[in-house]
Amino acid sequence: MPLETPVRIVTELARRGYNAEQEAVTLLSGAGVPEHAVEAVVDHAADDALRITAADVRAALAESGADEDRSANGTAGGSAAEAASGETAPRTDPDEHPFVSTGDQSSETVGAGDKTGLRDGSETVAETADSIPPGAVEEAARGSAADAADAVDRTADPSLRSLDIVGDVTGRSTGTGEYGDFVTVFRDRYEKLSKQLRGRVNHRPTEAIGSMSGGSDAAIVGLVNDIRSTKNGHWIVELEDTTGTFPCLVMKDRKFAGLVEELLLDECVAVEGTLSDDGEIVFVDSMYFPDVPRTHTPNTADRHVQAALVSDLHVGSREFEAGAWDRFASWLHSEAAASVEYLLIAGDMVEGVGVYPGQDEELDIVDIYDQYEAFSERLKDVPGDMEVVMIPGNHDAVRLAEPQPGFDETLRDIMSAHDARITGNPSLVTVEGVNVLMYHGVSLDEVIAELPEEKASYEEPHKAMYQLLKKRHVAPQFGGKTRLAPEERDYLVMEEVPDVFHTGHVHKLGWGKYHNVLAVNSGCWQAQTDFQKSVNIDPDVAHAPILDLDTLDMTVRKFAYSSG
Ligand code: D5M
Ligand code: FE
Ligand code: ZN
Repeated sequence: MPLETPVRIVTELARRGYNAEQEAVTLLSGAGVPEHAVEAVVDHAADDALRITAADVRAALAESGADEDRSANGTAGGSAAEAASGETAPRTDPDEHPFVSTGDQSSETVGAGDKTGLRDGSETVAETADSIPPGAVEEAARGSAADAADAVDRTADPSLRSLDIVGDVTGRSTGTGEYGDFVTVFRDRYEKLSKQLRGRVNHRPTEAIGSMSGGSDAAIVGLVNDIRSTKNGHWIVELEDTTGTFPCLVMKDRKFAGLVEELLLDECVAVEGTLSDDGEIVFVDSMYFPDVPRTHTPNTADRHVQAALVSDLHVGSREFEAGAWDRFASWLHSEAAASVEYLLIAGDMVEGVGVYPGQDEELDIVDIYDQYEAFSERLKDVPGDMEVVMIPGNHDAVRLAEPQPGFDETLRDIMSAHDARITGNPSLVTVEGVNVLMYHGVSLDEVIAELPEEKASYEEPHKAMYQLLKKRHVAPQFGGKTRLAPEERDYLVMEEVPDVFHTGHVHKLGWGKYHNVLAVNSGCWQAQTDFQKSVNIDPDVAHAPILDLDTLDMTVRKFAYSSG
């Protein structure tokens, strides 16, 4: 089945390092042969452009006449756009998948799982992360009126709590935007990730390998600088370390050749193999990722206490599901939620202003500060004794480049009512001993666009998260969707293995375990927007994953009224 044109266009532009305005995508889709229009607009774009605007498209189309050949063969077999969309683009048929993703059925089991939150003993059925079949998410919606009516006095004892944050860039940003700062950030990335790989291979600097005699054993630890295929279908992966670059050949018939499909530019890997006779290239025999050790034993809380993991409220959007949020907030006041003492919000609190062209039409609140005021009111509905932690997302009013610092003083003042812990994106938050890596998730779009569907898709966002865990970096490849801020250190490296990895952004619910790390993408509180409709994004709205911090079992509560 051919992919929808807008998806192909967005994928193709992302592959070439461009973000695109929604209107630009619409204009390109309407062009006679969208593939030609994409070529024209890319040729026309300024060298340093990051974002293709509608104005760029109009100018490029006017110049090239690409809009005129409407009768040309629209399927453009073998074109760059087709090649890019083929295997790696997101699946777009909404009928192919359940409304709720099922978590990773193949993941390891999630512990004995008895403390699953059945304290109200009523209509709810708790499930653990590896066993939730489609549609078995708890329906808390209809019960919520009753829940609200018998709202209880929460008897939580705040003195039992502990919350620490590490790896927060807020207030520490040093980036000046100079080229040299990018060199520094990549040097730091190499330093940190190569350390994780060093014990596994006996590597040499690329400079030294260049002077070794042909036929020697050779191992390299490097950042992926380039990936290209040879005319025979083999792969050349060029690795870069602090001394230079070196080409490494992965033969297509090797068992691990499939790993090349998982590679992203600028991630750190190690290879082992043999130097060619002329000493010019390494024939790769094995490849290693920094990865999470299979032996990772997650930390757990010393008492029964839970955290609700949410993201992407988009307050201020006409599509913000206020009713569902009310039901969630009411439920938090109920007996059933007595142990839910933490609320973690992984970005996109508000819809923002000027995030994409034509956004005004979708706004319910047009002033950004008014949006944060409204968000703050929603936060006040949450029990006052809960600990709230929040990081920004790409719709929030902080810089877009990652790491994103936490909200500034003005916004903190607006959101002060709940005394939330405000921290940067990403941040490692230790909640009663459990290390929760919170990251908004913009790089997930990149991972999903680049990798084959079985390894990363919008339907199973947790699998894209597994890839980030394997690479030990939240956003290895930048330039497309992901902006990297030049900093003295790379805050995006996962130096420590998290126990829980919490993201949002793609508006899909999905969870599962990777080497004992629980990966959770928390869905959203915004109904489908017109733009999402045009690119077939079918969001999972108003689900609240509830995490037992003592067992790392998870229960998903659903607060949207189902249509049936
Ligand atoms: O992003 C919600 C989802 O929608 C996320 O997967 C990205 C996708 N999205 C949103 N806007 C665009 C544009 N302009 N191009 C391509 N994909 C897009 P959120 O950050 O909540 O808007
Ligand atoms: Fe969002
Ligand atoms: Zn987002």
